[in-house]
Amino acid sequence: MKDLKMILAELIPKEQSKIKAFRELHGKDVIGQITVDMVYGGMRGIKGLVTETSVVDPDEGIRFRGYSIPECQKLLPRATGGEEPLPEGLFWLLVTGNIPTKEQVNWLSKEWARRSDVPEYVMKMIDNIPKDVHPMSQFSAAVTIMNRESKFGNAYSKGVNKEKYWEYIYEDSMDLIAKLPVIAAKIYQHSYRHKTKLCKVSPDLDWAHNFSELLDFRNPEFTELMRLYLTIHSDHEGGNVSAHTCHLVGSALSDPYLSFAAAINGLAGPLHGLANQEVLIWLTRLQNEVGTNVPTEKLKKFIWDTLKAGKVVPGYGHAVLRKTDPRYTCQREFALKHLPNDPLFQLVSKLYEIVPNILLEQGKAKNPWPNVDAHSGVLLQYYGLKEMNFYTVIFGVSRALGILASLIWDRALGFPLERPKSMSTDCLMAFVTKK
Ligand code: CMX
Repeated sequence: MKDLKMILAELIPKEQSKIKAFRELHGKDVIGQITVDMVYGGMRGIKGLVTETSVVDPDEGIRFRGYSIPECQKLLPRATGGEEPLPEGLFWLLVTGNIPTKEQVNWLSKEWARRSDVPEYVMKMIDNIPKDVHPMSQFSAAVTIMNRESKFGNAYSKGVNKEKYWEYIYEDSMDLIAKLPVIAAKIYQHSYRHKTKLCKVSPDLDWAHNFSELLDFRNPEFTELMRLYLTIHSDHEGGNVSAHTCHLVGSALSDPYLSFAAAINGLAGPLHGLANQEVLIWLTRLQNEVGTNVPTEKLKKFIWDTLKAGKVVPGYGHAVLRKTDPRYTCQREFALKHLPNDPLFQLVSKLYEIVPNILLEQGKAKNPWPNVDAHSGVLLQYYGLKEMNFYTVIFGVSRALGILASLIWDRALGFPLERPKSMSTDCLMAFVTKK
């Protein structure tokens, strides 16, 4: 069997020629207009990035290399006896554009298990962090100092030819993905469980199964949830804060450890990945203030109070999507199958009926529908992973799959240092007036 690196080595020259020919033919074609509002408005809608791994359609949601979430659930290999896709399969798809075989996915599980040892100094550093430091800060710090291991950094300092950059980025990305569950589980233990030793990563288990065991969650249903969770949170095209950050920092030839740590810091923002923590905090406050099983009117008042206090309803809205996020829908389907009577799930379902209408009535949010973060915490709570400050770390472990797959391609395609033009308001005014 050809391994992933061999397959990449065959794919890269083809992709390079395809893009070269495309740019020769269409390099000067205009693909959009930029308005003053777009420049002030978080660059929404500006087409300014190439990301090969996935594309988000406003109405339909994410497609990973052309495959929707239901298609991935159907086509990607599963664990023996499992019903959810294996994240290894999704990574293979993101990197190569092809659905892998079971044999290829098994190879990847073993390869990640083989690379999973985390250096002692990283584990010791986590031990020395105050336990109440936010898990995302611990995660970012651990990944940052681990760049001592970077094969890319080492090769670069020895003057490696730029044609070979991608090979070292690939090695670092594979190492990093392999080690992230161990680091995440170490942080979980350090902050919440206070046990001294993590269990060993097994080459006979898949990546998500090993992660569940490391976290000390042994329920097979939880492992299935992890397989689904780590698959669907992996990638969301290139413009979201975490993906864009990794791409930007990587463009300076910072190694994958530094680029991914930067992405983690972006994911830790409440408007991005930390929203999954914020949703649970908000739901807990709701339950404490108005109780469970409350009449719709009381729920409506709680939502309006949130908005009137100048806050967002976490888990709702999106910068690109204009319909319910399919990542929300598939988590809802998982809940309907495994925990239909859970009171928190029922509350979340009730909010799904109420919040969009209120956001529409308020008339500000362009998308009143729930996103991925509105649902994930409820599932984790059900299986006993109650520490909500840890939720974004799990998101981060998954997000590594997408953004590191993209980083490999960034270097393979020789993308340059990213450096868009910025303007001051005075320059912008002068420019518009002159026009
Ligand atoms: N609750 C209340 N107001 C909201 C809202 C929500 N859920 N979503 C958007 N709005 C408001 C915005 O704050 C903005 O208000 P101002 O005009 O006062 O600044 C207005 O509606 C227009 O915003 P928008 O164009 O619809 O949304 P953006 O593209 O600017 O922002 C997002 C997108 C996700 C940051 C926003 O919808 C939001 O804050 N949602 C809640 C946080 C959240 O769930 N984030 C997770 C997103 C998924 C992820 O990355 O993990």
